[in-house]
Amino acid sequence: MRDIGFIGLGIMGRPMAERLLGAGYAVTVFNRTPQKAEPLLARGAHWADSPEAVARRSELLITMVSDSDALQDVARGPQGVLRGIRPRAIHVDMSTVAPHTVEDLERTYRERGAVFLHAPVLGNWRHAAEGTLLIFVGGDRQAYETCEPVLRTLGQKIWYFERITRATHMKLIANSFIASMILTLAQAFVFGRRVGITPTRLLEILDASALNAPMYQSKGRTMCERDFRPNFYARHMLKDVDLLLEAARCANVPLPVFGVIRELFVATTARGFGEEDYSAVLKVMEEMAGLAPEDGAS
Ligand code: NA7
Repeated sequence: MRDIGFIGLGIMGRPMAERLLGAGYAVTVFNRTPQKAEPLLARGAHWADSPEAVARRSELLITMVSDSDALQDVARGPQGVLRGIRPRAIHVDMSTVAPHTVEDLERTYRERGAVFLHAPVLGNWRHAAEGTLLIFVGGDRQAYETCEPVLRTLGQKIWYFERITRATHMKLIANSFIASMILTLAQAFVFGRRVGITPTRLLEILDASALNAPMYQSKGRTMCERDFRPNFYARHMLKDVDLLLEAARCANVPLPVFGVIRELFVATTARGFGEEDYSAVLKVMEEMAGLAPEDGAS
């Protein structure tokens, strides 16, 4: 399987597609905004005019798009993948989307004699570029085994789940840590600064303790530098908290803390920080505490 279709060249998709090209695969790409494909075309990727056209050329195609609506558009739209999918072809979606969306697509593809797998990832664009993403794969085992070498180019660690939605749920649970950890850190920064403990000192002490996590150090550093350039958009964090709450509602599981977390990410996007990194939630916490960004920041 050397011919791969790749749809969705955003923050994550572009380095993933680049990695596949670097590993010697022939990659056909499509992106809604065609300009984003230019660096890949310069490196030898082929362009296709629609998801349908990508599907016509590929036995395996990968999507990395924003959300469930984007995936539905790409799969079921008037020039969507399902219009051009080959018999026995495999579509692996790696975006973070709703469990019911992947279940519906799995069924539809099966009816069409093709296969849909869900393989959401944990990690940022640097991990994507290095091929060190963590991947949760759910769906048909045989199809997974067929595309496993391709997935290993993107991530060394893969966890396979027979049932497609287990991978989807696993990703939502992983992101629940991201959302709650960033808020724990933001609250600690704000409270610490108000009482005269600098974020730098706080990170140093965390680092020496059993409370530390690599994420606290990496995000803590960029928050200290007031660098909110997006690794992961705040609007996507809100989307994922909404997906988590909806999935928990369907499973009849209370997630009371996430009611509050959701409101804080709603406030983050409402303040206009949706296109910034999700760590911009710090600015909302500072505002709530009446703290100017520069007060005792170092
Ligand atoms: P980005 O950088 O926002 O990229 C999203 C991609 O999805 C980008 O290529 C978009 O095309 C594409 N997109 C969005 N809506 C559509 C529709 N309706 N049709 C076709 N293509 C669409 O996100 P990330 O790369 O950070 O994240 C991707 C996923 O991983 C997401 O689920 C995260 O939660 C995790 P555009 O370039 O805007 O034309």
